[in-house]
Amino acid sequence: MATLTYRTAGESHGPAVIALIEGMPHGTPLDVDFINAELARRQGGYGRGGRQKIETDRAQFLTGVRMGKTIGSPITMMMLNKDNRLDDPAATPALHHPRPGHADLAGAVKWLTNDCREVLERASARETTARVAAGGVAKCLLKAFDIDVFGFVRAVGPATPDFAVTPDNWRQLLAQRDASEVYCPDAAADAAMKEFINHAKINKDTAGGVVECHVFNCPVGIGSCLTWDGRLDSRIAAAVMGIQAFKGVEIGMGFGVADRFGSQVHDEIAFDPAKRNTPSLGFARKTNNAGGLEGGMTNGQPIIVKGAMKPISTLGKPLSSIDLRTKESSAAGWERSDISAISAASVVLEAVIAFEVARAMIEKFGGDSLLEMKQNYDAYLSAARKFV
Ligand code: EPS
Repeated sequence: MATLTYRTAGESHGPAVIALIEGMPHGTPLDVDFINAELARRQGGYGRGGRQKIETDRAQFLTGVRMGKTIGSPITMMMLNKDNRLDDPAATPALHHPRPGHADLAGAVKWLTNDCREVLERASARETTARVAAGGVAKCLLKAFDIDVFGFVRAVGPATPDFAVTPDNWRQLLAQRDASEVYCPDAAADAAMKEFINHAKINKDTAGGVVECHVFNCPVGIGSCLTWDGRLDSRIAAAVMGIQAFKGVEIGMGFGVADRFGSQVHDEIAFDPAKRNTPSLGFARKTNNAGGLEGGMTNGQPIIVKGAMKPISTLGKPLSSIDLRTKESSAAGWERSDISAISAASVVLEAVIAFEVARAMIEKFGGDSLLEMKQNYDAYLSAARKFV
């Protein structure tokens, strides 16, 4: 089966971060300005540390692209690190005091060392630059099918605005998100979130939060109920949990389904003939508690995903730890870091979800070229209209 995959490589303070994508159909237009704008959005947000003042992340396409379009071969993207100092031991000193919450302790034991430096270099969220670049390529494919991906910050501290996101209002919310420093479309919540992050900063502490993503216009029936790892919800959950510092993921109503009756959870099915020619095929729901996924497949409603990010584990006022050399108790190590990276996390969330949706689209509609894939897509929807 044709599929889409990506790998990343690179250390936080090495020469570059790299993404390698295989399986993009030939002839897909890549909007490099858009991908660079996504990288810039990942660098922004409220509560970031000093690193983003140093870097200007831009994707250099080394392979797989000719004159702005994919040519079917593996795509390599390189994002240079300006803060490149990994081979200078004075500039990247050993870290012997593992930070609670970070990969430091387990990684040091795993690689049989008492220096957490090399572990933290790869575990760092700097690597999400490559995921956003790969997600940007995936979004270019989704654009060719009018599929839109919209992410934002839903909650920080006590600020938990409950605005609804719909196919009719999301573009307005996107404009409001882009006007917000935290990347939250609700102005009052944006202010409260900043206050919480400021509070963390004053206390030399850190903050996490909840990010949310909606995907609009997916055709009914991508993903699969046949295998556990073909389920689109399973893949999305794995992709979201794979983001640095994420501790929870919910699809649609998520954990809220557990203590309600079935009649309060399941989205009753209706039919809207006016929407017969859209990717939903006209199947309509008044609610979307399923978050657009039933049986691991899209059902024509927007996909809705939330992710919970823990606070950054490098604290200005370090927690208790030990010295790995002596096992004596000692304050955890400190490295330049962020107070909050929740805004960036909303961009990364979009990227990893876009990639999984693009992968499911390629697996369903396949083809070596975008042209062939589009013909398969059109043929499927017209066959579906004949049968159901
Ligand atoms: C990040 C780059 C890193 C950190 C952060 C995210 O840069 P530096 O370590 O040089 O300041 O700011 O990484 C972490 C939160 C972490 O735990 O490593 C980035 O580009 O997003």
